[in-house]
Amino acid sequence: MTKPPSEEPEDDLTVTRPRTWAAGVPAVVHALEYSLEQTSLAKTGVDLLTMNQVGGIDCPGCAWADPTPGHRHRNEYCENGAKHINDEATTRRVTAEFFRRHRVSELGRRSDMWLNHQGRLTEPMVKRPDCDHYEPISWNEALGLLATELTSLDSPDEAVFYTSGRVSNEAAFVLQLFARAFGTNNLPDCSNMCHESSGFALHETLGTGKGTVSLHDLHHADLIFLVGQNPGTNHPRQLSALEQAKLNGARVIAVNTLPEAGLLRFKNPQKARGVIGHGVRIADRFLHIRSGGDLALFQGLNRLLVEAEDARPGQVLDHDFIRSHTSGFEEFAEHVRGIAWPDVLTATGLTRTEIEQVRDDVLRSERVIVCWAMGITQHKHGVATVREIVNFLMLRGNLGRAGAGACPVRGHSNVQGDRTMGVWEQMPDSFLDALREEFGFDPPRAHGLDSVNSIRAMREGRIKVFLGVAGNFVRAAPDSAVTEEAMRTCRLTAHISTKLNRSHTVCGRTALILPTLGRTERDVQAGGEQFVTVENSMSEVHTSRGRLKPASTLLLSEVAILCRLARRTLNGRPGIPWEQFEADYGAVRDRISRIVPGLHDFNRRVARPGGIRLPNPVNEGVFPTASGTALFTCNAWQMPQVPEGHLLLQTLRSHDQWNTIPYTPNDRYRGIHGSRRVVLVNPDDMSELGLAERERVDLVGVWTDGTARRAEDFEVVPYPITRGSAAAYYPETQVLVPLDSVAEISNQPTSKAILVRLEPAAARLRTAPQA
Ligand SMILES: Nc1nc2c(c(=O)[nH]1)N[C@H]1C(S)=C(S)[C@@H](COP(=O)(O)OP(=O)(O)OC[C@H]3O[C@@H](n4cnc5c(=O)[nH]c(N)nc54)[C@H](O)[C@@H]3O)O[C@H]1N2
Ligand SMILES: Nc1nc2c(c(=O)[nH]1)N[C@H]1C(S)=C(S)[C@@H](COP(=O)(O)OP(=O)(O)OC[C@H]3O[C@@H](n4cnc5c(=O)[nH]c(N)nc54)[C@H](O)[C@@H]3O)O[C@H]1N2
Ligand code: SF4
Ligand SMILES: [Mo]
Repeated sequence: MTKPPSEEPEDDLTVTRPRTWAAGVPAVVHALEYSLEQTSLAKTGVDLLTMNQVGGIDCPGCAWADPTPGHRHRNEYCENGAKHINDEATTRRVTAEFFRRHRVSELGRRSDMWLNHQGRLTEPMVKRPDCDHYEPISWNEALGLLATELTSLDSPDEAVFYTSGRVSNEAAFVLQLFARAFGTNNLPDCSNMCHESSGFALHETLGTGKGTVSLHDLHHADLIFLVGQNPGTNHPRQLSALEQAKLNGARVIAVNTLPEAGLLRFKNPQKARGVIGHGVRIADRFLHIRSGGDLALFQGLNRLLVEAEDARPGQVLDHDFIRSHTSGFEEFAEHVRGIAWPDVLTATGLTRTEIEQVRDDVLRSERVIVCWAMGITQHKHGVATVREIVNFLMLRGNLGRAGAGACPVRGHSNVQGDRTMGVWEQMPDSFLDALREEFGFDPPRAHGLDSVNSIRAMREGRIKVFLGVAGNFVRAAPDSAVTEEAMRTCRLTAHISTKLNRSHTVCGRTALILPTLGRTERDVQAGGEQFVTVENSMSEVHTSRGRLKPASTLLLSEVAILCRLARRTLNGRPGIPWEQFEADYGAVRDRISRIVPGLHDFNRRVARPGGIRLPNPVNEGVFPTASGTALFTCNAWQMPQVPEGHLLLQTLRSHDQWNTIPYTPNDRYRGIHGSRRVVLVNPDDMSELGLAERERVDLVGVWTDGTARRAEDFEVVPYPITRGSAAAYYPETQVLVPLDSVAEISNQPTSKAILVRLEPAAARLRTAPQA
């Protein structure tokens, strides 16, 4: 067993020049370093060789797709995938003895990194009312306790069931089935905080919430936009796909507030030229956009395309596509003809020439793909921006054909699959009807609570029981102080988790830790050894089979825990064979195949190498909207209002973290080492605001409710971020995101544009009351 650190490391910041290229040899070395800290070389090797291979373990990192079988590399993973897998396969353990030594209140003061570094959870634990320790509890008693709390609620809607995209399809299906059989649609998930804006916009305009492209499309596009995403860190193998596209002649346009290393140049660590050469240049054009300016950019671009058509009728737009598949074009064209250039230039911070150059690239390209992620969705107008991207693609018929389309790049490895399995508080009636037909109960029809509304409901005392399956709700959700207070109002909080995190320390009156198997581990049930399935960002569903010995003999799988809980809670109600589901996940997949369109004959088809690609109606020329056509939309935007002395703060990921869990305090590509309490500011803004390099400041949130939200003691680092913006890491800055600051329509927290001012930390220290 490797020993976890007992003390928190001191922050010790060093800053080097940001990198202009991603991956290469340092990526390999770095992955190995972190892995060896967690586990042994032999174990590291075993895990990695089966990762993303047919019949092996699906990488528990991001949702990027694997090449088709036969085209996979021997090492089909990236530096960060290696870190994620070793973080789970760590040989460190959190035991009952650990909880005897550490009070819950003490654990509550520990950092996210320290909690994670203690290792894998090993046995069920309970924190009883008015007690400050977790103590061991049997599975039987733990699940009995949870079932009793659930059955004694006045209404099933007093319970909330949160999931993250780390869980498998089988666990997700069983979870939503249990919640609905119990009587509620309260199924908030991480997607509410991630690509919810994409889902709403795509559903409304195209009739499907998913992306339309495959890896093959990316390889064969002429022009690829990377908007508001940082692939070098967050989707590293996307760079291999982009490298391939570039070798086939594609151009790439990156749009970002930061010149991220992976957008500039890529040295493929799996190829000789990546190890010794200069690598491949990724972005041919880099648009250094102002925060939130993307809606204005695409609208400006759409105006230029409409005007080009006005000048050369019949030669610019795809009239066949527009006529036969869309509605609303005339109104839309009128709308974009009317937008004002000065507004576009102010909102984007770009010049008109830059946008005209992009238009020229577009006019030269037959096949265009737009990829986007959190830099788009986590804004107030995230839904409108995605709609405008759809307008842009439709103008030249860049939808539903090879080499073209919409590519929302998903985060968690199975976040898309969760939704396919029905984890959504607003599933359509067609899905609920299918559940009724199959299982003979009437699922509730009223929409349930999403993540933000769950917190609001808790705050109002309307939620008594919170069950989290994977994820770290307390840190993923906005407005830490508000969220933590809300969680503490619950009678019972319970978490099915692999590792310790802050959600275990911010408890209801009673709290349960239900430790579970990770994806790397062998899962043996009464019906034999099991595998699970996941769906990637390109709608491919495939198997994942764990290889390692479980971290403890007391772990149960997610499916087993949920089936046992359902049996206890629903008290023998007939119709759902929970015992059979637990014994054999194939029985779960049989039911899924009768409920989810596209997954018919699931067990047989998923066993084939490469699995199943779910059909996307758009690629068959079908747009299942109310009108049966794809919709052009008119999207209004507001100019950003940033009062003098303020900046728009984006909260983002470092290279060495997985969402709410920092692995190390380093962010290699951005040249930040030894501390995460940094705020990146443009040097010109620094001089205007009178800030010195490495000055210690507090980030103070400004919001209409008048509450002072403060994240204390950050060091200012000059960085080539666009003027008017600042960047700092999540989740440390979570405290600054107001619960009510959400995207219109999607209700997604606006984690990328928070109005802040930077106050010298010294001022707070001077005025603080003396102890
Ligand atoms: N290593 C690692 N990989 C991950 C994750 C992780 O935590 N660590 N998380 C996973 C998950 S769940 C997700 S959702 C994805 C997230 O993947 P990303 O969306 O790449 O994640 P972020 O770090 O939030 O970075 C957002 C990017 O958008 C840019 N940006 C911010 N505001 C704007 C804007 O207004 N306009 C434009 N054009 N750009 C902007 C930022 O500079 C940054 O490059 O990554 C997944 N992969
Ligand atoms: N300010 C701000 N907030 C954000 C974001 C942002 O950019 N800025 N991003 C948002 C986004 S995109 C997302 S996706 C969310 C992420 O939010 P979550 O998905 O809720 O958070 P994670 O950090 O991925 O969860 C980590 C925990 O998952 C558990 N876990 C890991 N693997 C497994 C497993 O196999 N099974 C089980 N049962 N548990 C497991 C471990 O206990 C670990 O501590 O955060 C959102 N919040
Ligand atoms: S790109 Fe994503 S899925 Fe692929 S190995 Fe890296 S982290 Fe894992
Ligand atoms: Mo995400």
